[in-house]
This record gives sequence, structure tokens and C-alpha cells, in this order.
Amino acid sequence: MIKDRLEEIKRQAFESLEDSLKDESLDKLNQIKVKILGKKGELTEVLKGMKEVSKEDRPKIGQLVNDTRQEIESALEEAKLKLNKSIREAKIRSETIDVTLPGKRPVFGSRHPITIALDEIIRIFTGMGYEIAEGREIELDYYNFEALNIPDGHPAKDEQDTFYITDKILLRTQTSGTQVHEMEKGKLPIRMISPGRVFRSDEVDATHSPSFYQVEGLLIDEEVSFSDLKGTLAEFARQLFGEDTRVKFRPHHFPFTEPSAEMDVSCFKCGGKGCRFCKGEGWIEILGCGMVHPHVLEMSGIDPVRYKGFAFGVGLERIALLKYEIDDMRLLYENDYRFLKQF
Ligand code: 2U9
Repeated sequence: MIKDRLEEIKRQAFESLEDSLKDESLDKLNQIKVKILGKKGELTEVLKGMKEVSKEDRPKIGQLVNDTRQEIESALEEAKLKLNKSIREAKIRSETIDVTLPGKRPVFGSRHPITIALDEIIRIFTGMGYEIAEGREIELDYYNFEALNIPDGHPAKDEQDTFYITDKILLRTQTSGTQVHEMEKGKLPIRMISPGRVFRSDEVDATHSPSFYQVEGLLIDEEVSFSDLKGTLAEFARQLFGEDTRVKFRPHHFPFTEPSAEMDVSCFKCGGKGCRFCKGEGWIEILGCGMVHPHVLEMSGIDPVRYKGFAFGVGLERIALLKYEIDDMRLLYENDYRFLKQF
């Protein structure tokens, strides 16, 4: 019976409508429309069956089909409105910002301990009137060795495991070349520090790395003596490690300075009594220094009779490890935020 079929179509349509509302699916709604009202839809199929209905029943059944179509159409329209509304509301909900929620704190970076040590050293020496020159990491063999009194075959040259690029070009093993370039300019007096990265073909361990940082210093003027060197470096140590710091100079040898020395500072942990930090010595070695060798001055065109100079070199990692009581140099290169944020 057509009437039963229409009832069944309506029942199924309403059921599917409920489902598509539950699923919030506009697609499903459209599918229902096509399935029931479309050109090949179920209602159209019913209309085709009208041929079998007797003439007198046709208007009644026709009316029934139309009513059913209208009922389904308006139910579909209503469902579509409802669905659009709830989709709009969900979108608004998802885009709403709760301004009362606590904000996310930005993670602040911190200065690297090597940078802190370098800034401190730069502050101290610029305070004494020194200029800063950075120089070049890739250097000629001449500026790294020869001009510093380290000719081919010199044991000091063989001792430093150098990264060579060609037989005349290398990665600098010390920043000293920067001072040589400065001396060659012929502008005197000179009062400069050269901070920077240097390279040696060393294995990595707690105290070695193939790349590390140095600050070297150079002062050249008339009438410069070893006392000037001692006074300058003692003041440097007091500013870096504290007012009560005492210094001690031990004779040493470098090819580029004569006389040469290493400077120790009184242990800033125990004040010099001897403790675990200074390995019972009371003293901690922090730098090398000396009066610039006359031959080094001469090679760069400076008259060694009229001019004298002193020079020094500090390893920045060593200063950072000592100042911040870090026991393994590798921590300085790993860039672990948990380590870095402590400084
Ligand atoms: C010129 C003349 C002299 C630079 C100097 C040192 C002593 C020194 C070391 C410190 C720790 C290297 O990083 S380290 O291993 N350096 O002991 N450096 S005097 O002397 C110069 C430099 C340039 C023209």
C-alpha cells in the first residue's frame, strides 16, 4: 500500500534526521535529501507507482505524497537551521579566549658563563684604557708562529697540534696574530686585548677541547717595565676575584716573551690556607705573561731599544670553571639549559 510506504519513508527520514543532528553532519542531511526527495529518490519512486492507483484514489494519494514531501522538506530545513546554529556556536566556543587564565611565562635565555667571564675581563681592561681587537680565526702560519719567534722546527710549534688548511694557512692556535697585525700598523703606543676562539687538535676531556677561548693582552710604549706588568695583572686579579686577592709570579718560558712568567692568585675559596679547591696549594694558576721578546718587536717593525712591551694570555674556560666552580669543561659546550640557566 502506498500509504504504508509513505509512512515508512517518513519514519525513516525522521530517524535519519535525528542521527545527522546527533552527528552534527550537514553531509548526512544532504544525503537524506537526495535519498528521499532527489530525482531518483524514494518519493519519486512512489509517484511512479501512481499509475497503478485507481483514478478516483489518485487525487487523495497525490495529496498524501505532496504532504509527505512537504513535511520531510520542512523537517530537513529545520534540521539544517538547527545544525548550522550548533556548528556556529561550537566555532565561537572554540575561538573564545579565557582572559582570566594565567599566561605562559616566556623562557628567558641567560648569558653563557664564558660570555660572562669575557664581559668581565673586557670591562676590567677597557676600564684601564685598553682597546679590543678580534682578529681572524683563519690565519697565516707567519702570524700564528713565525712572527712570535716560533720558526719552523721550533719545539713549541711541534707541541701545538695545529689544524692546517694548507701548508701556509691554519686555524689559529692562539690569538697572538691579532697583536702582530696591530704592531705592523706602526701606531704606537699600543694598549689592546684580543679575545677570541682558538683551535688545537686536542681530544675532548674534562680540561681539553679542540676549540676554546682566550683573551690575550699587549701593551707597548716607551719605558715599560716588568713592574708595569705586575701592577696591571695584580689589579686585574683583584677586580676579577676580589679585593683581597694576592698574586704570585713564577718564572716560565714562552718563545714570544722574555722574561716570562705564570701568575697564580691566592685561592679565593680558602684565602690561601689550602683547601680541596686549590688542591692544598693555597694558589691557583690563572695566566701566562712576560715582556715582549725584542726580536718579536723587531720583526713587526718596532724599535726594541726605544719601545718595550708586556703581554699576557688567559684561557677563558679556565676562568669560567674557577669562578663558577664547574668541574668539567664539557658542560660549557653542551648548552644544556638546566646548566646554563644557573648563571
Ligand atoms: C705578541 C707578543 C706576546 C701572549 C701570551 C701567554 C703568555 C700565555 C696561554 C694562556 C692560557 C695560552 O690559553 S692558554 O693556553 N697564554 O700563557 N700568552 S704571553 O704573548 C704575546 C702575544 C702577542 C705579539
